Amino acid sequence: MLVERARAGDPRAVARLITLVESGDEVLPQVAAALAPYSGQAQVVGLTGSPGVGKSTTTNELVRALRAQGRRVGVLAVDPSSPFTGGAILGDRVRMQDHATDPGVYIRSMSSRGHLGGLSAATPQAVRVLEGAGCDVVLVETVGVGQAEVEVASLADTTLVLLAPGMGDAIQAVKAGILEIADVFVVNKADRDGADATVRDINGMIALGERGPGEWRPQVVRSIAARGEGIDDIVAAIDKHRSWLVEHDELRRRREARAAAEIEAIALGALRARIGSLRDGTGLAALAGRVAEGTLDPYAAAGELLAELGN
Ligand SMILES: Nc1nc2c(ncn2[C@@H]2O[C@H](COP(=O)(O)OP(=O)(O)OP(=O)(O)O)[C@@H](O)[C@H]2O)c(=O)[nH]1
Ligand SMILES: [Mg+2]
Repeated sequence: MLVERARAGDPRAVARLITLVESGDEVLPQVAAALAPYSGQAQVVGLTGSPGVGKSTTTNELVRALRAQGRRVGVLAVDPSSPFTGGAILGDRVRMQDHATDPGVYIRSMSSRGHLGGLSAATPQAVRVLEGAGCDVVLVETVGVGQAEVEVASLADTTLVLLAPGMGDAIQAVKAGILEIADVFVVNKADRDGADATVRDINGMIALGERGPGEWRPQVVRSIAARGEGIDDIVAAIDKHRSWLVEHDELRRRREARAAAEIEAIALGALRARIGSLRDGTGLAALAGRVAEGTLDPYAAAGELLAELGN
């Protein structure tokens, strides 16, 4: 029923569904089954980058541009670092308030509290909710602070990596393995000194990357999100990448890889929960006793444990 209401455009139903996803509610399998037919209908765009680089400001402007094209937009502001709703997310609310009353826009912050597989498991489900609600485009903002954001970004069809001049970001990007996930680099805050140098650094890094013929070469775009400048160029780069994805059958490949990761995360979560419940029983304790006294090796014990799980 919730899914039907979300399909009919009820924002409270959408909010409720995302809350279920976020908290890892036990009705999730039913929700997922109801959403499955609408899977793959939205274009998913990830935005990542260091704290304060301008992700939310850019997202807000992208929403404006996409709405002007008549597209329905969902926004997920994901904070992988904090289990609680923190200050940054409140900041997002403020910066994205321009669209608060637009029925064609859903904006939602997410944190990882509760979910078994963490945000990397919860975020794709939240994207499915927004797809089910009829969004043509889903923008996913994550703070670029480590592995988690690389995982979250990998759920996007197109990933934008935002940088700002003078933050040493170009070097950082390589360190964090972000270069590999970037389809489009956005040098934001181009009103600041050093934008040219940052663009040069990025282009230098891109030139070093090995690419076969027909492979995507990351685009570099400048913007001043705070003034709404360069946003059309970002939209153009996203659309160009989209066309490339479709032409090279890469969209299907990426989505299958994503689905595989999703299945794995859910299965591992379930497995972990079952092993956890074994902990309370006698099976694991008996195995542990034998390993500790040297009558069984830990590999054989793990084998027995897995065999027990299979029953
Ligand atoms: N000078 C300048 N400031 C900008 C620009 N874009 C955003 N800002 C400012 O940079 C600050 C941070 O912007 P946000 O959009 O919140 O950055 P964010 O990357 O979402 O930040 P977190 O979510 O906290 O990681 C705000 O004060 C913005 O007004 C820009 O193009 N030029
Ligand atoms: Mg933000």
